[in-house]
Amino acid sequence: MTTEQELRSLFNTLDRDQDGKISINELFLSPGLSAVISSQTNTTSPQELIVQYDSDKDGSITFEELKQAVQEASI
Ligand SMILES: [Ca+2]
Ligand SMILES: [Ca+2]
Repeated sequence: MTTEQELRSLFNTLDRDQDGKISINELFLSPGLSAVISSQTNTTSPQELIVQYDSDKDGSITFEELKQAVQEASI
């Protein structure tokens, strides 16, 4: 389990255009970090992460959605 601070810095690194959301393209641009996210959320691919945890269906993952995903995966 990562701390919120670690998750935040991971999120900021993945969010290349700094719009506050991680798009599927941004996940593909950083395969190493994307793999960390996958292991933290028990998903196997960026697609699966988006399908399972994009709760407002805008096609990208906000920090809140990511945090939720990590919390659910750690239960
Ligand atoms: Ca972004
Ligand atoms: Ca979303």
